[in-house]
Amino acid sequence: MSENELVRLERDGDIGVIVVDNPPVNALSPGVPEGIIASLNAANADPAIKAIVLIGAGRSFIAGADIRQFGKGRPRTPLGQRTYDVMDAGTKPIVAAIHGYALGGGLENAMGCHYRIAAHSAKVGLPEVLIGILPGGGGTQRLPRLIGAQKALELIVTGRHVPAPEALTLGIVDAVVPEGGNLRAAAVAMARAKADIRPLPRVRDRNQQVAGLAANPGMFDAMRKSIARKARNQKAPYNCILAVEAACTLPFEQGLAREQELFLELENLPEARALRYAFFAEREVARIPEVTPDIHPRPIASAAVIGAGTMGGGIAMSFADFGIPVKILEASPEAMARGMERIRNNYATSVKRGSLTEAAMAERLALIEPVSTFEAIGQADAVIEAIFEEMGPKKEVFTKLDAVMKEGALLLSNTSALNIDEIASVTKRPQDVAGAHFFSPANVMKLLEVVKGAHTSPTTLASVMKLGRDIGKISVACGNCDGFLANRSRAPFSVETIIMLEEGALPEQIDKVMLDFGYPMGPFAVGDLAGLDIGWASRKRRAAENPNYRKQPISDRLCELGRFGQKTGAGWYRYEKGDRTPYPDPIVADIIREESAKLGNPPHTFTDEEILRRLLFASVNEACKILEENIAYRSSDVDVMWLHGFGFPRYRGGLMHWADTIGVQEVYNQISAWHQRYGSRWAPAQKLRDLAATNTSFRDAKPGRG
Ligand code: T1G
Repeated sequence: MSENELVRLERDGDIGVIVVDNPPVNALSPGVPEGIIASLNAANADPAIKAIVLIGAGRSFIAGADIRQFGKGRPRTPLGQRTYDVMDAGTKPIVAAIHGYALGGGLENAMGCHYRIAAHSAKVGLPEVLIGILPGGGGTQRLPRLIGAQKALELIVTGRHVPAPEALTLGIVDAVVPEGGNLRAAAVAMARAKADIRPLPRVRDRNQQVAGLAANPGMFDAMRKSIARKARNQKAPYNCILAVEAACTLPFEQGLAREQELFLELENLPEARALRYAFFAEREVARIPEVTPDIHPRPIASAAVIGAGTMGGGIAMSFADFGIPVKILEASPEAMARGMERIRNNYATSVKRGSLTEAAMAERLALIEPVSTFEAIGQADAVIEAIFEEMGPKKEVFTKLDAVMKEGALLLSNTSALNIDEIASVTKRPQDVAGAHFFSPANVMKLLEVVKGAHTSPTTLASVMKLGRDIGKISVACGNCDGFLANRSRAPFSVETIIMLEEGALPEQIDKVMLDFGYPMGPFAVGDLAGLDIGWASRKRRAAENPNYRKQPISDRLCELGRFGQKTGAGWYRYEKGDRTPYPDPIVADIIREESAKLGNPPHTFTDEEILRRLLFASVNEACKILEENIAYRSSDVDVMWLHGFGFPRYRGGLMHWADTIGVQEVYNQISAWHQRYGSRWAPAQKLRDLAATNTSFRDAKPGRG
């Protein structure tokens, strides 16, 4: 049968048009490859058809294999029986007509075709490495034959998307249809023009492009060396390199077989499972029970930011980067000048790095308008308060916003921990108030923590979630509590690092454990980078407010010595002038030894596993309390926050996914043992007890009690 509900063969005169129709992204779900093959066979058998076009219905070509099917033990289609193989055996030219995305198996199908034409806005790529596998449909063998091994290697190891104009330059596509052009008509015309050309230009036959390693034998080792830091603990990037190497050393069919072997090594590894989990978790965050289909987000066509500090400036840039005009309000002209200077410098740095053109910088700066009165921002669709973290001044700001902002404007606070309900209480419109917590640097970090107040309306919540997505962020919603979801779940991690120092651990040992686990930096190196004086000021303020506040004698002594980190040449580590490399410092070890002795802690030798589990289990336990209190909708939301807010290694899926790889009962047993040994801070959350009692995974944990 040449048609099914997922793929149909249409006729445009003497051209057969195969239409893949599997919304939303035409993934190669079960039935789609079979439909393509049936349609190819029908078109090749029909004498009235001279040439063929393969095109996607809806918003995209083919976005790749159906990722949901991986890891389920489904048998792979045997080599020789896949769509690409049927294309290779075909007797008529096939033109791939690409709009939206041709990714993974989608691009592999396009490379099985003889010609490729793309819409100007289309993007192509082989992003399989980003989900812990490799192009398993001939992509590692055909792309090098299409554009050369060097360029193919870069695209396959990075998984990046390639815009159509660049794809044309590289040789991935043969033509690009100008914006507004008719892709299908252009593809049909191309098919008609190529109908009689023989031999059919099969990509697999272009062996001159991969003529042995003599081309550049060292490039594979160079690539392995260049990815070593980012790809540590992972296998997929290295298997990608091996597969491309096979394209340069083996005949095509043997290269396909080698690709298959290398693919099958990866599909069920923990890294692939974790990366697939992260992919879907990042999409799950958008599902919010109270935001039902009848709730329509308010459009945000203009914004305003209160405060031109580091955060305010970064937030303003986040809007300008996506073409949304933004007013920035700062009381002091000097502070405004500094803020605008900081924004200009940030853009100038991007231009210097080549990631932004001068013209784009000018466009974005033109969208950021400094103003000096609240009245000037009254017509903005959304306003984000980003002044310093004190409730009093925030309440003053929201009182003024309540007076000047137009009806229906979103009144948002960038607070990282303060009570949203208390802020909303000074307005007459608490339904329009929510938290929009950006992470520093706000124009770079993708996470936006959206905090619901008791009175935040579903429409406001939906509007802020969409606003985040519209400015390139991953919006994750949570309830209102001290520290919200992100910082509250991270706090026990930080407490535990300090307590382990007081028990005799050294910063370099803890940092190394976290680096080896996959973090880009250890917590102490991060502290030195951010500056220890910030935390010191906060500790002094909290100690003054709360006599029971737990002091941090080691951290305080470093700060009393003026050791604020990189900016003073010494902090937890010492630094050589002009060198940001952290060097362990005996002075710090002496302070740790002295303070540990004062606390009466016997010298303790830590294993790496104990350090890792003490830090992460402390946060897992807190995340269970957060779930129990309905502050989070699901454990995967915690994971998305940790991936995008705290640099948790993506190939481990996230804090809770990683905990699931250990098992809920082992986590519970360990926390219970530490509860006996260390006291109340390790008391297991009730939610954790419940999950352990029923052997329910963190992934399957439901919010609330039980
Ligand atoms: N499989 C299954 N579902 C997918 C999917 C896929 N490949 N891609 C997207 N979806 C779902 C997604 O979960 C969401 O579902 C909806 O589609 C819209 O996606 C053999 C082995 C294409 C750039 O890695 O990068 O081919 O939340 O929200 O922002 O060698 O989706 O609506 O229920 O992301 O416009 C390789 C993955 C697979 C591409 C569109 N392909 N997808 O982004 O929409 S492996 C990929 C994306 C492979 C071959 C190998 C993006 C997108 P729901 P969305 P978007």
